[in-house]
Amino acid sequence: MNIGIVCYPTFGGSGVVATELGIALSKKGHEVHFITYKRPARLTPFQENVYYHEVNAYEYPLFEFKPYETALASKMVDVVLYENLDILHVHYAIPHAAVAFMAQKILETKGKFIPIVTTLHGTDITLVGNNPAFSPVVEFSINNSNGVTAVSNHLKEATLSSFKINNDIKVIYNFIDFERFNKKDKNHFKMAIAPDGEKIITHTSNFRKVKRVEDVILAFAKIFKKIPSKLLLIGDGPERDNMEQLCRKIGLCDHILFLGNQSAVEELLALADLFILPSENESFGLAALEAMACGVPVVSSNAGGLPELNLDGITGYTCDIGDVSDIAKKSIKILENNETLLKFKEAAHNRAQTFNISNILPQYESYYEEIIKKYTKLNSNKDMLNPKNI
Ligand code: GMT
Repeated sequence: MNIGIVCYPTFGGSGVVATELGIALSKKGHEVHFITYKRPARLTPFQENVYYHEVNAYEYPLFEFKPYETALASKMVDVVLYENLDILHVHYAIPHAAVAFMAQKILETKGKFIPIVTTLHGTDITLVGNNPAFSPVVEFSINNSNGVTAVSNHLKEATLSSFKINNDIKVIYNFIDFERFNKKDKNHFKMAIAPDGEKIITHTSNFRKVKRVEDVILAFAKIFKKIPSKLLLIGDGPERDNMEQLCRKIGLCDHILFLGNQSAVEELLALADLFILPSENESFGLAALEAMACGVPVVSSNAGGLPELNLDGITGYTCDIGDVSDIAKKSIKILENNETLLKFKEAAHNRAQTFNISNILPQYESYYEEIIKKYTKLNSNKDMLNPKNI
């Protein structure tokens, strides 16, 4: 298949999933065209079957805001036509699904029908999408996509309860590439960070309020009293300064390392004994899955789709949002005994296998084939192109 992928090219989960999906599809022989405003963070320059088309939003003195949507729609039209794409897969509803609808309509006037699959990632529904500033467009775009997927059951249900949806939503979970995320032997590195055999606790996020990084630090302060340990904070974002202040206030700067954005996050996860993700909202929790694939148990909140991934008492524990004492108590329970820790590590690694890319990729491939078949057949009869008429 010739597949177009549109996403946010940043370190955010949706961009990571879209990029990894495109790379995996290309390795199976599909031709993949990324259409983004910047090279996606995890897309290295040369890969067989992978093409990158940059969207340039034009600057003009009259424009207070760059017309990104218009530039993106035009680029979609161009790439679909000239690269002869079979399907366009857009990640994140705002604005990608709406822009794809516009591109689809323009392409129809040029005699080309392109089916559109939209993947909902979470924040496009739970945090931003149902804001009145966006909701009519989000609802319309979901209803008028030819295929819609969500990354967890929880996100599917949240979408159905937040909007009037008359389209099917298929759950296709996020995935992990075990070739990249596995337990590497990085003992020399571990010795440098934890020379006295301290336990290593990690957290990865974009440091937005919704991630509740302060809960990680406050829980660590309690864990540290019982278990010699170090905390590695990976990522960067709006709350980073406040978090650094908090570490200074509680006097734990020597034991908490802020590592910023890291491209080889798997090498750090390979050192870890525990991963903490106390988010207020999390449709899936890709960062937790990456940790689990490296054999790291997870103490997370029970928000959103996290319990679908992190099995309470088996791969780690789930706690109520904001319950710092419980996060600390359960972390200590995992860390205080090496035998228990090993059991949790194995269970986390085994659970991650459910989301092995080799299980999830065929689900996307067969979904694309189903949508292409369904809509290409209908393409000759324009009145039937609306999903509601099927
Ligand atoms: O979590 C973020 O801040 C980034 C966000 C995004 O939209 O890129 O991540 C969302 O999509 C990820 C990939 O599907 C999911 O693993 C995250 O759980 C989800 N984040 C939220 O729901 C808050």
